[in-house]
Amino acid sequence: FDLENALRFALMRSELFLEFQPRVDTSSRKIIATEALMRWRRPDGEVCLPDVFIPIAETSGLILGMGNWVLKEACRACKAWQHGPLKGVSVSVNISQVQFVRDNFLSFVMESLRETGLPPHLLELELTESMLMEPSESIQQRIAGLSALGVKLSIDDFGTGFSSLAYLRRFAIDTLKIDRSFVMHMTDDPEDASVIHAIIALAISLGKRVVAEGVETVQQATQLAALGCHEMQGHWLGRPGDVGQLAQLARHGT
Ligand code: G
Ligand code: G
Ligand code: G
Ligand code: MN
Ligand code: NA
Repeated sequence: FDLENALRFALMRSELFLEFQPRVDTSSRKIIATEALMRWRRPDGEVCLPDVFIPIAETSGLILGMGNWVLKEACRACKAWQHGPLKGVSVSVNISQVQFVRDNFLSFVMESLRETGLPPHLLELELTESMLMEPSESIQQRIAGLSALGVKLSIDDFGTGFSSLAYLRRFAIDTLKIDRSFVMHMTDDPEDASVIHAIIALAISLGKRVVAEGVETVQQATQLAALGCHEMQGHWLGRPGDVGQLAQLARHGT
């Protein structure tokens, strides 16, 4: 409850900020996308991570205001970096279920693009598998509407939810992000390696892009490249950081 109150003030006092983690092309090793990750700098200077505050933000409804702030701020940042070494690099934003099901979600995405001037194809929304399980008519229309705007859609933590191959065909999903729990053990656990192999093959055969998350070692990167995984994200490529750190990586490589 205390944390909920503090979070309420966080919104008003501009204590939230974004970090960006690079997503690199597997063969060129160049940054082609980034993931925006929300951070909360407490008044005492300590930085609180989303695993701690997102659940509270979701149950309290504060995620709506915070999520809208993240969306617009990510669009603003991405638009601004189109003039420097990060030209062409897109931004992806994690979308909470609570946010996604709201009637005004589509119009807020449109407003964010219009106000910031970010070209729609440079914005990606990270959805979760659970949002696409037995979606209502209105959710299906929302996905179609987002896709018609030209915004990219990805499925985060892919492989951990209740995937249905039917929805992957049916919906305008551009990218699958393989959950890092599979990547973590892929070089010593043949079953996890098989899951990764299957997800990459599935994505390629459906004409979708595939990103491996949580890549921490050169061995994982080598194996992912051999499997044809399009993009990689993880500490081995770059930790979440500010735009300056991203630009540094863009200039000097990962
Ligand atoms: O100031 P700016 O245009 O970035 O704010 C956009 C909206 O997001 C405003 O309504 C602001 O109140 C809201 N907002 C929510 N949380 C934050 C935050 O942590 N920092 C900032 N700057 N704005 C926030
Ligand atoms: O960044 P790590 O940075 O600790 O993030 C932990 C979790 O919090 C991840 O599951 C990530 O998807 C989620 N997360 C990070 N930023 C946001 C955000 O802006 N909105 C939502 N809904 N989730 C976020
Ligand atoms: O659920 P989502 O995929 O949005 O989670 C992103 C989270 O993963 C963030 O907390 C981010 O800091 C974390 N992360 C990114 N790369 C790595 C990595 O290589 N290893 C680990 N353990 N976490 C990572
Ligand atoms: Mn994510
Ligand atoms: Na993930």
